[in-house]
Amino acid sequence: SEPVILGDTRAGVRTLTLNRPDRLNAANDALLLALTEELRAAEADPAVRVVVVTGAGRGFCAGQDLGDVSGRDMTFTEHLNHTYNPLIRTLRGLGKPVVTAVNGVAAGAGASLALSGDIRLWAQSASLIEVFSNIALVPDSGSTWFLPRLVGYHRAFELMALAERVNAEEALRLGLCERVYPDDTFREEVQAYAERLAARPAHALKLTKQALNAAMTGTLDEALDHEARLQQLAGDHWEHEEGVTAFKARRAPEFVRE
Ligand code: T3D
Repeated sequence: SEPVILGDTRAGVRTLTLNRPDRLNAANDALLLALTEELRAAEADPAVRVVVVTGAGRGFCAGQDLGDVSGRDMTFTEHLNHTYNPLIRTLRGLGKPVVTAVNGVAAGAGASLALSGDIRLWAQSASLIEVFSNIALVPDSGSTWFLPRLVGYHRAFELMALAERVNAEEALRLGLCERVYPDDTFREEVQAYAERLAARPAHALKLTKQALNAAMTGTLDEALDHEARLQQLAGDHWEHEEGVTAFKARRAPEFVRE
């Protein structure tokens, strides 16, 4: 049968495609574990500089596959700790930029996944629903952490309580995505964006991601200390030398080396 995650590497960009299109890529355990495994493999692969997570067909991810829950031999807590939580931790902790390319509806844990990217690119017809309350569950997979940081407590609560659909225009306005592209050129735009990101200094971006993630939960004092430590690692790296040399020579820096 078809793999639940499709993987393709082009020009330093590893694209991982959720592949259960007839279910709007609703997540079963196989999909969640395979995606986490693929992210770990992308981390380890020196040919990969940027990871894109997207969906096949008209949906991005409709969240937990509700056909897969009954008869399960795990509690909810066990299930989250086994599947969604390692996925979100791996994605956010990855030492490479992760782009979530939201091609269609992102619902429930699929919305959390859409929000978890370092960069979030949306197709014009994409949408996001904090759908959990429709089935009387609590937002999970990081939605309770991501959303209030993006829109504030009150808007987050309203989106969660009413489970209203947020369209791409509104998502851009609310800060739930960085860019919106027309549906018919979406895949090409995502690849072009990801290639731009892949040309940036990979080591510096890895440290930047570390610093930002720590700063999201820390104090200014902690951020200043962390920046001072990470700046040493960045400053000692060849990327920094290349950046400064290129600036002085009035040429573009070349941050991709074999
Ligand atoms: O550990 C745990 O298990 C807890 C974890 C929870 C995490 C969660 O994500 S809870 C939230 C689970 N997700 C949902 O409740 C979303 C359910 N789906 C919807 O509300 C709607 O499908 C959408 C708003 C996402 C999209 O609506 P629409 O009208 O564009 O599409 P549709 O016709 O509803 O769906 C198309 C097909 O996908 C349809 O199948 P069919 O009729 O063509 O055979 C539909 O049943 C199927 N589908 C959509 N979402 C799911 C699904 N099948 C299983 N699970 C789904 N989540």
